[in-house]
Amino acid sequence: MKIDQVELREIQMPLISYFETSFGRTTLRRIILVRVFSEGVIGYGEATSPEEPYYNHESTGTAWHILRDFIIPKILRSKVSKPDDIAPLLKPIRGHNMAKASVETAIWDLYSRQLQKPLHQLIGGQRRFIDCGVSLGIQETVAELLRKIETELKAGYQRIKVKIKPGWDVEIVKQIRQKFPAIVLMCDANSAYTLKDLDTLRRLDEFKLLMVEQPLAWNDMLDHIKLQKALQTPICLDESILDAEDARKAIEAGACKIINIKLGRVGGHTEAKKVHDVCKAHSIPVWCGGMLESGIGRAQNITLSSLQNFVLPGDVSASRRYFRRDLIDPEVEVDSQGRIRLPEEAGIGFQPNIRRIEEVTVRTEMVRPSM
Ligand code: OSB
Ligand code: MG
Repeated sequence: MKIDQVELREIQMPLISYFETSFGRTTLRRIILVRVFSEGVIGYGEATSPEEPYYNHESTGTAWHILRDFIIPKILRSKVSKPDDIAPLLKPIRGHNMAKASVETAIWDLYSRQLQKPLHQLIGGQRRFIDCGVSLGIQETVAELLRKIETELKAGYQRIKVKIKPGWDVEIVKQIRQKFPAIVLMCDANSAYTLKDLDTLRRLDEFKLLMVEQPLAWNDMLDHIKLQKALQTPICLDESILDAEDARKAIEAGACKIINIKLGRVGGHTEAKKVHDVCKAHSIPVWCGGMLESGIGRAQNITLSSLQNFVLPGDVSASRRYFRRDLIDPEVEVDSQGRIRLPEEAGIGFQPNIRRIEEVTVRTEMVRPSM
């Protein structure tokens, strides 16, 4: 593959409604889109880093810096013969997985467009449909949350995830269960607790949750092991799992029973597939997490979710839940059974709408090979 140049673009899009987690509220997405140019073909990727460094250490600004000054120059200086070369090439750059994944996933899109094949086929995806759930943020009132759950269930979504934090947890889950005794329900704490909260976390066992996601700190494997021993509810790790080795260790140590895979968090498709395979070998189910992506990242997530061991509904939902107008044609839609059909077109299978992308762009920079 001869990579000619790589374009960075920051786009800004307001969310239809704010999204609040234990670490804060998002109202406006500031997203970096990456376009990789090679002999007349363009591949698309998205940096899933949030605006501020509260989910992990990355932000829109750090991703731009690391991409422009380190990741892209390194790729332009190297001989890349296939997309699987990118992850090892970028390994010496420590961390910054979301920045890395943006260009790695774009190169996968590019490669599959050049071969005129759907990307899900190249990564070994076998599913024709993926199962979808929704993630609902912390609301002003429980009544508002119950209304939103009702709307999403009516739309067909297969499982409901609610964000929790100290003070918005057991009581909220209890009220959800009272109103919806049989739904597939889970919660996500985004690291808001410590083992001091064991009594609170234990009380969640009563509500037959599918799982509790990332209750403790991202780097706290030991206490997740202790917590999983004390809970019936399966723990799912999100923030803690940055690569396949993290997954293996967490599984072997008993720190979790389920893993959420995010392309950005693990650095792209090559590593995501490895995490998937390690989980599969240990009979640990996985599902695809989301980071409030635009259509480009959403299409990449759909592609990843086609792998066999994505047996639980993911946080991959319709474009219209997030943005008034998305950046791709067609927009992502979910059927009445809460499923998305895998596209059969080449690459990520959705066409980026460049006119629409231009409308929301606030800065652009082309990175070219240095002479
Ligand atoms: O922890 O899964 C998370 C959004 C931003 C940051 C972290 C998370 C989330 C979500 C939303 O839960 C998933 C989505 O619908 O994109
Ligand atoms: Mg999470």
